[in-house]
Order: sequence, then C-alpha cells, then structure tokens
Amino acid sequence: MNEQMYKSAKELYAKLGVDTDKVLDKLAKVKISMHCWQGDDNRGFLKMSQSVSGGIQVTGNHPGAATTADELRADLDKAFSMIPGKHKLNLHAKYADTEENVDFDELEPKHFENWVSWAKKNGYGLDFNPTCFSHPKSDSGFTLSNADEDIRKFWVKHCIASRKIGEHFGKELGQKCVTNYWIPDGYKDIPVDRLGPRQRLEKSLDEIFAGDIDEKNNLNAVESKLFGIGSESYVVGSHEFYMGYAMKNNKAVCLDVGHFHPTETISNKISSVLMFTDELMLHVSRPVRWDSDHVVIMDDELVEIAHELVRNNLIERTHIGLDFFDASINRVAAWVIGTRNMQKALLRAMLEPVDMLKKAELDEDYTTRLAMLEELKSYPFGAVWDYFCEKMGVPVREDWLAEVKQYEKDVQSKR
Ligand code: RNT
Ligand code: ZN
Repeated sequence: MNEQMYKSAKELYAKLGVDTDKVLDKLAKVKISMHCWQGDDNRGFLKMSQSVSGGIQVTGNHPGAATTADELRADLDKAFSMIPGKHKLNLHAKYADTEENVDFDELEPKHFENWVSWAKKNGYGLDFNPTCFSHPKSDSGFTLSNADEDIRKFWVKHCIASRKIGEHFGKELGQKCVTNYWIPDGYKDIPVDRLGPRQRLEKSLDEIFAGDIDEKNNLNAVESKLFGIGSESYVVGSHEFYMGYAMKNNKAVCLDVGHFHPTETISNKISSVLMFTDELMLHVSRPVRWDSDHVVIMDDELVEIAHELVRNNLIERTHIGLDFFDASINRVAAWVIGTRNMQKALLRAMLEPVDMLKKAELDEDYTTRLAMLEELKSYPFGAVWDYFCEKMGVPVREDWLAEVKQYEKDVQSKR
C-alpha cells in the first residue's frame, strides 16, 4: 500500500517538475543533531551538577527518565531506531561518563570515551556544549562575563576543555563536531553597566579561541538569547553581541527558535546570517509564550525554517540541532516526534517546485505565488514520507508509538 500511494504521489509531483526519488536521496543525507538532554530532563551525570539552573526549566513527571549514561544510550538507540537516517548526538559537558569526581574545568576527552565508542559503533556523529550552568560557580548568574577574575577564569578553562573535547570528537569520528557556547549571564533587573559584562565576555571568548585551535574537526558556534527566567532585563550574550563577535572572529552563530521576541522568527534571519558567515547552527525548538522548549511540532515556523534552508540551498552550511525538553510525556517519544517533524518539514520543502515559484515572484505574479503555495499544502507529501520510512527500515506512520509503549513497559518503567 505504501508503495502504491508513493507511486501516485510521485506522478503528481512529477507534473510540477519535482523528482521525488531524488528528493528522498537528498533527505537521507541530512543529519539532525539530536540533543541528549531530552532524555533525563537536563540533569547530566557529573555528581556536583545534577540540577538545572540558568533559567532552564523542565516540567513534568512522566516516569522513566534515564539515570545513567548506559540508560541514556539505550533510550537514544531506541529513538534513533525509529528515525530514518544516520544522525548526530548533541552532548553537554555535564554528561561526562566517568567514575571520577571531576570538576568542569578538569574535563578531558577521556571522560567521554564511552560516548565516542558508542558513536563509532553505531555510525553517529557527535556535537558538544560546555555546561555554563548547574554548578556552584554559576550561582551568581555570571560565568564568562563574571567580574570576579577567578570565576571568569574557571569558566574560560571549562570552555577550553570543552573545545578540546569537541575537537577530539570530530577527529575520532571523521565528521566535524559543532561545539556550541551558551551562557546564562544576565540581570533580572535593569543594570547600570551593560557594556562591562560584554567586554568581559569578549575577552573570555578570545581566550577560549586562542592558541592551538583545530577548526577542521570542530566548528565553534555562539548562541544568543534575548531574555531568560532570572535575566529578564538584560542578557550579556545578546544577538547583536554574538553576530558581531562571530563576523569579526570567523565563528558560527547559533540561532535558537525560542531566543527572540515572541513575534520575531529565526526563519527570517537565516538568509541574512549566512550571507556573512560560512556556517550556521540552529536550535530548533518551540517556545510557547516564552522560551519554554516544547517538543517541536509541524507548525508554521518549522515549515518556514525548512523552506528557507531548502529554497536557498543552505542545508550544507547549516547544522540542524534540536533543543527541547518535555518531562510530561515519554522522553523517547519526544525525540521521535521532534526529530521526525524536522525531517518531515525538510521533505515538504524539498518537494516544492522552487524554480517555478521564484519565477512567479520575479514576474510579480503574486496570484500564482499565493495560489501555488496554498495548493501545495495539501499535496500528498505524507505518502512520500511513509515510503521513505519504509525504505529506510523504520516504523511507518504511527507504528513507532506501539514500540515506545512497549519500551516504556519493559524498560523505562522499571527504573
Ligand atoms: C538555553 C539554551 C541552551 C540550552 C542547552 C541545554 O536557553 O537554549 O541551548 O537549552 O544548552
Ligand atoms: Zn538553545
């Protein structure tokens, strides 16, 4: 049945000049960077840092969160088995898998060897993030921009350690790692000095990216934020700050869907940012009224992000990462729903007759543009998606749900 439906869909798209077979080959090559922190509510494994801070909030009490690295890897394997294609895992520093009681500034590649061998064995890539929160030295709310030189230096050391771990991942796995730097630094209330912390942040970043730095195996990205819980009035690492820093210092920008004004969209920023930097990192998320990090659904913004990447041929220069955490539903299901939605949105975009639409636009035929964009919404992309899942050997349509329920019963509920 799936094949039959695919055949008729293929004919319909062919009439628009879209070759669905080619589209599926293209889609199979797009790697999504799935974030580890959905699996355990952003707790991590380092002993001193198993609570979240920095304004990040995970709500819900669905049973079965992973409590060890082995459990997390089992959950990830389960999720990846229901997602078509080979992807990447985005790790945070506090997910070090080690018996040592190591502090953040002492982390080394050896503390992540279990992750590397697991990734190698399964053909996954790895991305990385320093954890500039969940630590007593972030209690003041300031890390890389802290006015206390000892604390600032501690976080610089942690970020250098993280960069080296990212470089190690890239080298070991033969695919470039993206190390993404996000810090929570900011003020709840209106500050007197907005400039000082930004000058200290710049100094810290310069120190992190100095010296022996391997940019072949590791891309460094910086993630901005407009405001957070506890930093409502002022965030040091704003969009303008990191745009400027990245342009000047040849780094990548990371755009998180939830880090801007509620009516501002990152889909409208992608084409601008990529005019002036080589590569881009995305944190695809879903803010509901605030940066709430709900599971990614097929909403207008997701579709628009995918269209921007596909229409402008920007996929190869963009690292698509996910960033959400919901503890009110099964955590493996959350990964599967969010990641498959990202892929489905890309598929919808790839099935669009871009040249025809661009021509209508240039001809000022906005009637055709609107009419076609609307008609395309009910074209049978679902049949193409189902066939893709079947071909890639993963559950078709909602069949994965029964597998998750079984896994919850057999594995997660026993934790
Ligand atoms: C926080 C940022 C950041 C984190 C992760 C855990 O607002 O989005 O990317 O969510 O690093
Ligand atoms: Zn993010």
